Amino acid sequence: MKIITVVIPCFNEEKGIGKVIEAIPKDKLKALGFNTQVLVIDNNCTDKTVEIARSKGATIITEPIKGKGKAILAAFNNIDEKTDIVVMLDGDNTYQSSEMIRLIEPIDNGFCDVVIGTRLGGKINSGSMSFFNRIGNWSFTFLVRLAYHGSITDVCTGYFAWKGEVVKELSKYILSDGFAIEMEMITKMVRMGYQIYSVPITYNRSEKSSSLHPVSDGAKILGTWFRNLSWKYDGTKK
Ligand SMILES: Nc1nc2c(ncn2[C@@H]2O[C@H](COP(=O)(O)OP(=O)(O)OP(=O)(O)O)[C@@H](O)[C@H]2O)c(=O)[nH]1
Ligand SMILES: [Mg+2]
Repeated sequence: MKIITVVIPCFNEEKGIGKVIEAIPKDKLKALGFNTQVLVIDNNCTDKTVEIARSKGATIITEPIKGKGKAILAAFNNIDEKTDIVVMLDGDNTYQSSEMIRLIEPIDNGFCDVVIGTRLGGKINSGSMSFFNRIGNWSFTFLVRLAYHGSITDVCTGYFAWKGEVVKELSKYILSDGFAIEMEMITKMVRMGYQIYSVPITYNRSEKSSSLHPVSDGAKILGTWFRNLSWKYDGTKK
């Protein structure tokens, strides 16, 4: 059997985490030849996230330093060496776990190395993305396509699938601790020469209020886009 590891970064996601784990299509994945492992990253949760995740069979990784980037790097450093495919999605039940079947298909069939779930090219349900965030996401995506020439259609998405070996290599170069992590991963993966394509996904309204600060986080995301323009992959860092 092949192995798929599902990574879910969490900061106080007691409302969503149970639903996200339960909806992982384990039976369908088994029929495709995959055993599923679930890693939940406890990024300083003070609610019942950890208890709920554990009761649903997830392995808990603890990352005490706050920030989505830190949580993702902790996950990458704890992935089973033998993992064939890594999938990541948020713990707030805004992405649909059932849709991971479509994200992994192009990787499993050798079409590409990385797939991003695109909200901008998919279904954005009512109330899930503010007008301001939509403009920001379109603008960042345009800038990445313009300067990096990647076939990317939603740079700030939280739904990814990678070949296991891509994550091993990419994790050596991750520096972002917060919400610029997606921009960092995408721009660096383009520079590393990986084949990245998108599949449409559904984006649902979050049950909790947004903790992303459009202006300050937007500035950090733009700064990461700019900084990585001169980033070169040397393939030697251990
Ligand atoms: N806010 C926040 N989220 C974190 C942190 N560490 C991990 N996460 C997780 O990262 C994922 C995305 O966080 P969200 O706050 O939903 O941010 P977002 O989806 O980019 O933006 P909005 O939902 O529009 O606010 C969630 O699963 C969080 O639980 C952290 O330190 N802060
Ligand atoms: Mg969210």
